[in-house]
Amino acid sequence: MSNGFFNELNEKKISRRKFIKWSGAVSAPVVLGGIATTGNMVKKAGAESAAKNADELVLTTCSTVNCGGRCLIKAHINNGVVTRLTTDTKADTFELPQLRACIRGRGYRQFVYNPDRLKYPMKRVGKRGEGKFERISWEEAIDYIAKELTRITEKYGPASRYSNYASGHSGSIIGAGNMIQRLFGLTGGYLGFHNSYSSAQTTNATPFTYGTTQTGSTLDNLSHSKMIILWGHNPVETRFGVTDFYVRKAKENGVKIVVIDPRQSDTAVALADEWIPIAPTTDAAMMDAMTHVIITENLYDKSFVDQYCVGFDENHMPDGVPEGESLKSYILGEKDGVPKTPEWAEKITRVPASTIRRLAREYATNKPSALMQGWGPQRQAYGEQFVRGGTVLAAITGNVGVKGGWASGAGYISLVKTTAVPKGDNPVGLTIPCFLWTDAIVRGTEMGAKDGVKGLAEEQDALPVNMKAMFNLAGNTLINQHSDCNKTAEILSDESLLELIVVSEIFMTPSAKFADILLPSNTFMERWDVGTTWAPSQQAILSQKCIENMYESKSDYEWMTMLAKKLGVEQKFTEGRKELDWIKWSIEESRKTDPNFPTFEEFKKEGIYQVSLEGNSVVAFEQQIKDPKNNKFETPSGKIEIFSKALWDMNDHEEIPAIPKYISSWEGPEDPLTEKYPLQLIGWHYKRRCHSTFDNNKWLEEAGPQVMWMNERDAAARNIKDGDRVKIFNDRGEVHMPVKMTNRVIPGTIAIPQGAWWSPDKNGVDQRGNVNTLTSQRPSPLAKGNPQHTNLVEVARV
Ligand SMILES: Nc1nc2c(c(=O)[nH]1)N[C@H]1C(S)=C(S)[C@@H](COP(=O)(O)OP(=O)(O)OC[C@H]3O[C@@H](n4cnc5c(=O)[nH]c(N)nc54)[C@H](O)[C@@H]3O)O[C@H]1N2
Ligand SMILES: Nc1nc2c(c(=O)[nH]1)N[C@H]1C(S)=C(S)[C@@H](COP(=O)(O)OP(=O)(O)OC[C@H]3O[C@@H](n4cnc5c(=O)[nH]c(N)nc54)[C@H](O)[C@@H]3O)O[C@H]1N2
Ligand SMILES: [Mo]
Repeated sequence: MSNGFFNELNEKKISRRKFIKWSGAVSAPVVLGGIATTGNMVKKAGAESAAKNADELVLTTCSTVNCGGRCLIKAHINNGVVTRLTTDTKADTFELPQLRACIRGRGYRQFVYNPDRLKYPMKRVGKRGEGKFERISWEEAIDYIAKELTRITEKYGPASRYSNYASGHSGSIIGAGNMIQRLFGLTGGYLGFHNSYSSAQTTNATPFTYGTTQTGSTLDNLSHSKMIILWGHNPVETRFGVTDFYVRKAKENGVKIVVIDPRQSDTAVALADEWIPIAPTTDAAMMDAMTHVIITENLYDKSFVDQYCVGFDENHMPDGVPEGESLKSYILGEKDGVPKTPEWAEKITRVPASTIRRLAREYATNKPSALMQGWGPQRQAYGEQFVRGGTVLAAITGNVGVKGGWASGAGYISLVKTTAVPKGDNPVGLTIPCFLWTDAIVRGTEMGAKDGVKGLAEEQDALPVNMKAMFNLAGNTLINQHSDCNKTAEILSDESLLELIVVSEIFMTPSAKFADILLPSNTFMERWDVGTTWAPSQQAILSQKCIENMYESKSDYEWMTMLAKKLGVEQKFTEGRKELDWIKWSIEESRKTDPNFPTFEEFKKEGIYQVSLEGNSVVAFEQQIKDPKNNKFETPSGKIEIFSKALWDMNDHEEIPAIPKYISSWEGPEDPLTEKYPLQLIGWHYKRRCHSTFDNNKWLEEAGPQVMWMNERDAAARNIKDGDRVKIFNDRGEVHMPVKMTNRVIPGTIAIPQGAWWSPDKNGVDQRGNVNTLTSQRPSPLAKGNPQHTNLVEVARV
């Protein structure tokens, strides 16, 4: 070989690339060492190649892990190995801010090169959930899946097949969940899902006010606000694109920032002029009381309400509704005899009446102002009321459709759109709310429209079959991220219920342990994709392949292509395209609707496609407000619906009121269960993880340890000291973890950062701090969404 090598070198036949590869090989220096003259030559060339290698910089992004941001990651690559990660260094401008990665993004080498990565396919040998597996080949794995899937489909029909909500490889062009649904669709269909774990309540509730979820504005508008209320919104930790950048810019312009949150969140610390602590689940009571102040002190925008809204008072009601059902009647207590005064709300929310009164006045009189809602307070038992309450406050103060105002609710405005690989048709045509998948396993054939099932035919009143085959790809909602881990574990362990569980993962997560077949996925650095920042969004980023697949890992698309072949639909599934071909296809599709969208080559070079806000600023409903004759709201009445006749007609006025109302929550502060479990428990999305992703990253654990926040008063009452390991328990389970004693959380409430890996000991006690050991599977009434911040518990020393 050596002679051949030198001959080639001398004859200059060797390609530069080939040379770099060889000179990097371990054997090369030994082979070349003895010959002085050529040795020098090689040394020189070697130095050159090393320099070249060190320069290799691939732009990519953590596009496919479901963080609220999508940041630029520059992978420095040397001999096929990522040796260092850096990030966006271009200067910030107001219209085009930096996409600078945080600690999670910079820690990706600990993810990609983690020694604990799953390395080859495995098959369960022990009991379900025990975590005992044996190594098998990809061919064996695909064979097994194909056979079992065929058997289950023949026995139970395609509606027994399900792909679980999973966000570990989502929001992208070629995400695992979408692609398996495409494959299911080509082979008879499947039970689909609607909603998300993120925002079910706001996605469902917001359109009842505005007719759409496209509310809010592009973020430049915040600098035109007089005040910004971040209500249960913590963008310093959760990102939401570059929201924190624009809030900071507004603050620099003198805009007052108020944060309402049971915790003094990082956003409250970094950006707020005022933090208002509130008891969880009670936000709607505070909103009712603010409305009371605004109505009784005549601070509402009368002409706005007259012209654009339905249901404010008895003079603006839809036909067919009895008297006394308007917002004003409810707020003044005309029917129930309870005026929703700040004093009434203080008892429920623990926010002083004087604070409520002052905030109401400030919001109503300092116009325009932005009331931006996070999704934490809607991930509650009656989260829909918080959402609609915000939309109504914005409406009655005339803060909708104006620069610097903010139509509250979902806030999904986006300037950049990408085209995902089409899922294709689903011949089954049925979907469940994603949170109810455990129900669909045990009582699917009883689940109908009242459980939020969509797509039922007229003669069908329930799902045709219980769920039997589960594909959990790139997610941990199979147990860790779903509510009530103990109950879920019981359901999953029963092998007579689900007959097949396929999991695709990077690590042996709590969900992976429940797999029958466990497939090792590659990571985003080993494949191509495109990601977009979260709404209100303005950026798309190319997620470039940096390195080859590690170990025996494959991308989900790669193994699904093998499965498609086995099932006889490869051509239909791939349309002859490999991953990169789909990415190029997607880019061309995006260019059809947005001519400024870069070509593949441009995108590769620049990494980011960023729409400047200069000239592209958007305010939701600006046209409806400026020119109402020609621009109706997309609601049934064509107006902003403070009172929704559609909700009224659902005929569940207690749980699904037609106007937003405070509903005293089960497991809220007024529940009699507080006698047994006196503390409210919430979770939050922690800076050191993306959900459960990175929980096994030791560097990040150093930056943000898994600790429970507890107020000094609650700790003292239980003789608990800072740093103590305590037990947190309710009827659903028990968690042991350390306490951080802090006045950054309101008394009566404790907070556990969500996403820690569920780690039950032999008695079923979680030893890591997974909040879902304690959360409930009872859904919210309208959206059937997850109420994972609604819990009552007690805490004691271990
Ligand atoms: N670092 C990091 N960022 C993330 C994620 C992550 O895991 N880690 N996940 C991403 C995803 S998928 C999502 S959906 C978003 C989630 O975004 P959000 O749902 O907005 O985030 P949360 O942290 O759950 O809630 C926001 C705030 O609401 C507060 N809160 C909880 N209950 C109540 C309540 O009853 N009333 C009030 N007023 N406040 C309450 C919490 O203390 C928290 O500070 O974040 C995204 N960004
Ligand atoms: N109590 C409580 N529970 C919650 C929430 C809460 O606020 N409180 N938030 C909810 C919300 S908003 C969400 S979005 C969900 C999120 O829950 P999930 O969607 O389950 O998200 P993660 O926990 O990040 O799990 C993603 C998994 O994908 C794996 N993964 C990463 N990249 C890849 C890949 O390329 N291929 C494959 N095959 N796997 C990959 C990671 O290792 C990780 O285990 O959790 C919900 N659960
Ligand atoms: Mo989410």
